[in-house]
Amino acid sequence: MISENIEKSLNSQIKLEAQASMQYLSMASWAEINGYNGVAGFFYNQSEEEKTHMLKLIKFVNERGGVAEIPALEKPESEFESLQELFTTFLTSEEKVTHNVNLIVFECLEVKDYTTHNFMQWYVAEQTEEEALARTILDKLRIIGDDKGGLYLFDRDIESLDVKT
Ligand code: OFO
Repeated sequence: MISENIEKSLNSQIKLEAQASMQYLSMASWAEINGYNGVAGFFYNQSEEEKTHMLKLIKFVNERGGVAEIPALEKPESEFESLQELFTTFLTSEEKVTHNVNLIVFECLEVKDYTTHNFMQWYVAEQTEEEALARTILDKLRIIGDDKGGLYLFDRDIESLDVKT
């Protein structure tokens, strides 16, 4: 059984994952409209991943005797000046998620909820990967700058880049 406070915190995490999923969907759509089909595919995938992160939390909360809340969401950002701005938004969004994950982990230790603490370790690991991915991509984009040929190749190769490892 989870405490009311932990339930509340996990529900805030459900909202963040849902918000991230919609944000990435919006970014995928922007990329598609602007001719970056590789980047669009990347963000459609990211959006799906975030949805699974949300579902995992919903099931956990309900299984632990809490009530998962399906949240109302804010409208995601939908206008970007460049791929650089797009991926900066990706990093910022992931950092926000990481911050909340860390707060929950801290709270679990404080109230000695080791079950939720253990469950949240998956998110800790996932966030480390996601942030590293966003930073690696931003480094590549910094090198490319405004070079159109470079951006073309970046878009072509992004899905095959094994930047997660
Ligand atoms: Fe990358 O946000 Fe989920 O965990």
